[in-house]
This record gives sequence, structure tokens and C-alpha cells, in this order.
Amino acid sequence: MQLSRAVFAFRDLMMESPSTGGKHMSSTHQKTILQRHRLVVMAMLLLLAIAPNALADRIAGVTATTNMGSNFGTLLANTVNGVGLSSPSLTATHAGTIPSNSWVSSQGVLTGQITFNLGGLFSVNSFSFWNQNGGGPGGNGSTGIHGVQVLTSTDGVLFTPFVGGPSSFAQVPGNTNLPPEIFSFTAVSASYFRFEVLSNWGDTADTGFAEVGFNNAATVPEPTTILLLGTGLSGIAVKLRRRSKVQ
Ligand SMILES: [Ca+2]
Repeated sequence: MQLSRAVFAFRDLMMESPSTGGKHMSSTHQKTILQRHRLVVMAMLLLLAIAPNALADRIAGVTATTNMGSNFGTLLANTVNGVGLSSPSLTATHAGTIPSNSWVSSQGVLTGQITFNLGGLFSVNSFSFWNQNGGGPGGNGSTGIHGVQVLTSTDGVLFTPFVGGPSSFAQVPGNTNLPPEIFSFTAVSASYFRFEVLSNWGDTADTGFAEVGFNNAATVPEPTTILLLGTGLSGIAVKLRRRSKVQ
């Protein structure tokens, strides 16, 4: 958005370039205009360089939905809001699972879909996953997700299997200070991730997990921003070419 504004400001500047009658511009005047162009281009490149780092690390504000219901008063929100983590990071430890810091499915619904909305298009190159652990409800982390298929989407409608994703999550028998499993892969552009839950670790009543966090490799510029940038740069080229022909 900020970049779009900068490009618009830049185009205004181009329009405001003082008229010279088109033919008799002094070399001092040309130099001044060229210097101004260089400054604007440098400012735009700087914005581009800064933008990818603006939202680095754990993507905040992720929301989740499921067709697996919930049990014991747990909420799916407990798996994306950081509750139970030692810090809001992708390497933090999670406390023993209790209803207020994790989510488990409706009784008897052991498989199904969980969809995560990242809140925008991101380049994701890893995610950290904390399974339901020995805190319960099943003993020794048996409630945790076992078999899984990971899918991604850019529009929330068309989901494609993510070949770089894991096909299973580990059982976590412990019940205190549990580290995540961290899955790294070649960055994928996605607005949504989906876990197709295929099985759990043996609990016959519920399936669940404690937390998930997605790592933002870099922000993906909006297509309109790229288009505007391209238009702005070609504008410079045309303007400079005209100037050199006039000389
Ligand atoms: Ca949690």
C-alpha cells in the first residue's frame, strides 16, 4: 500500500516537471531533473528493500475454522492465539494441554478438516506445530494428530496438496515445556493452509492439538503494486529517451 502511494507520488512529480518548451532546456536544468529522478528511484528501491522485512517471523492474526466441532469447552482459537506458549515465537515451548490452551474435536469425530486463514498473501517457508500432549484428555498424547495431509490456497476456495508439507505429526507424551516440531520447506505463496486430519495417536474419543505458527519468509507484493512500479519505471525511461532526442 505504501509502495503504491510512493509510485503515485512519483508520477505526480513527473507531471509537475517544469515545462521547457520541449526544445531549449539548459544542461544545468537537465542535470537537476536527472538528479531528482535518481533520488526518487533510490527512494522506491529503498521501500522495496524494506517491505519484505516488515512482517518477518510468526504471522500474527491467523484465524482457524474446522468441521470437527469441539469438546470439553475447548476453542480452536486456542491453537493460533499463542495461549499456552512460553512466548509468542515459533520456537517457544507449550504447556501441558488443558481445555483453555488447546483444542479437541467433538466426541467421536476423529478426522476432518482444519483451515487456517493467514489474513493475507504470504510467502511461508516453515511452520511450527505443537501437538496435543500428555496433559490430556487422552493419556501420553494419544489425542494428538497423527496422519495429516497439508494443503494450501491463495483464495480459500481452491486448495492444492502441498507436496513440501509433512504427512504426520509426532506423538508428545510429555506434559510440560514441550518444544514444537518445525517443518521447513521451499517457500510457498499462500493465504490459507489446511490440515486434512487422517488419524490421531489412539484416543477413541477426540483428536486435537495445542498450537501452530506460520513463518513469514517475506511479504509478497500485491500485483497492482508491481504493475504500478513497472508503469513508473517505464515512465522514467520514456521521459529520459525523449529528453535525449531533444538534445
Ligand atoms: Ca495453545
